[in-house]
Amino acid sequence: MDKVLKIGIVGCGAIGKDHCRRIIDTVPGATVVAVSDYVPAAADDLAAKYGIRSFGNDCKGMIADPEVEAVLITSIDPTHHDYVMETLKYEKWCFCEKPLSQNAKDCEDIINRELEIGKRMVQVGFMRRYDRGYAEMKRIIDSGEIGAPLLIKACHRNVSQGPGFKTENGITNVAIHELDICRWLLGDEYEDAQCVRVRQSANSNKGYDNPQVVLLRTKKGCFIDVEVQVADGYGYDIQCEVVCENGTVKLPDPYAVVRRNRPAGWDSVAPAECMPIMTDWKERFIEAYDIEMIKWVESIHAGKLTGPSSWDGYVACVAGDALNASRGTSQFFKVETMEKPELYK
Ligand code: ISE
Repeated sequence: MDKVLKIGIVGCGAIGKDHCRRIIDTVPGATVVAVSDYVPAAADDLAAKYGIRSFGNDCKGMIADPEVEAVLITSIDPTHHDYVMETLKYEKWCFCEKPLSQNAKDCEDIINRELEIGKRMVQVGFMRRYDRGYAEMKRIIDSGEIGAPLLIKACHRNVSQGPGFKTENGITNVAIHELDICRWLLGDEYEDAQCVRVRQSANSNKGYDNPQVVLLRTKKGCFIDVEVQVADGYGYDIQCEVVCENGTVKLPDPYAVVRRNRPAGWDSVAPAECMPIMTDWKERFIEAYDIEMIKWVESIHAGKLTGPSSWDGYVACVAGDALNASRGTSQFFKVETMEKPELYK
């Protein structure tokens, strides 16, 4: 790969910094040439670390800069739509962290703009599709060896949330991963969705619901149940089991060493073993993030994006809208998408 793709990053928070390091240190055929952030000092610090250009808080100026060939959007969720649209104004390649937008309506703008350009320009950061555990689950399901999928039981637990977090963000920022990965695993689309408020955890006295239970039914009749805890106080714990007709597949834990020995004084009662649990989501899916970024750059060099599309970002937001609308109604809300354009088939 001779050519080096020149990337500009909008958003120098946790994942922005992480992707910057990843691209500079580990992704072949790409480098970061510029960074920007609504907090200018955050951009300046990251730029100084790697000796690259800082555009301070002039994110749009950075997107427009002729040196920048591709834009990575890792700013806060409510800004994604505008920065994607700005990137598409210059018909530059775009990688947008999840969620693509805050609602389906905004995703439609992005889809319409891509249709106008006539080419896929945007990839959405649904990195779980690159995780070896999920990929192997999908391979087994698709092989048909254990029959048709019937149910998914999943859980998404975060340690805590920063200030300003709202109940709806439990869907738009957190469960959005399951909204993508479940339809991908099943090769199926959602029929309807309901968000259920259950007994609240003592960790939830911050003004948002915790836990919430997300229920989804698919067109083929599968039932999905996702426990969403945005503040569990103990770890970043992601679980997923797909129940098929003749067996099940379950997401492996990232690493789980079980110690076996006979401690002094041990009699007939086994000492409680502890499962190592991570707390940082960037670490839990580090390999998936690496593969995702490598493949994004490879696909740009090949001239054709292959990863999660604006359509995928849109479908997740349509389901998210239905879930947020259903809260408190005890009813399933239809997940109704527009017709899928040829570009995304
Ligand atoms: C966080 O905001 C993310 O962006 C991660 O992708 C997600 O897995 C995590 O649960 C969120 O809190």
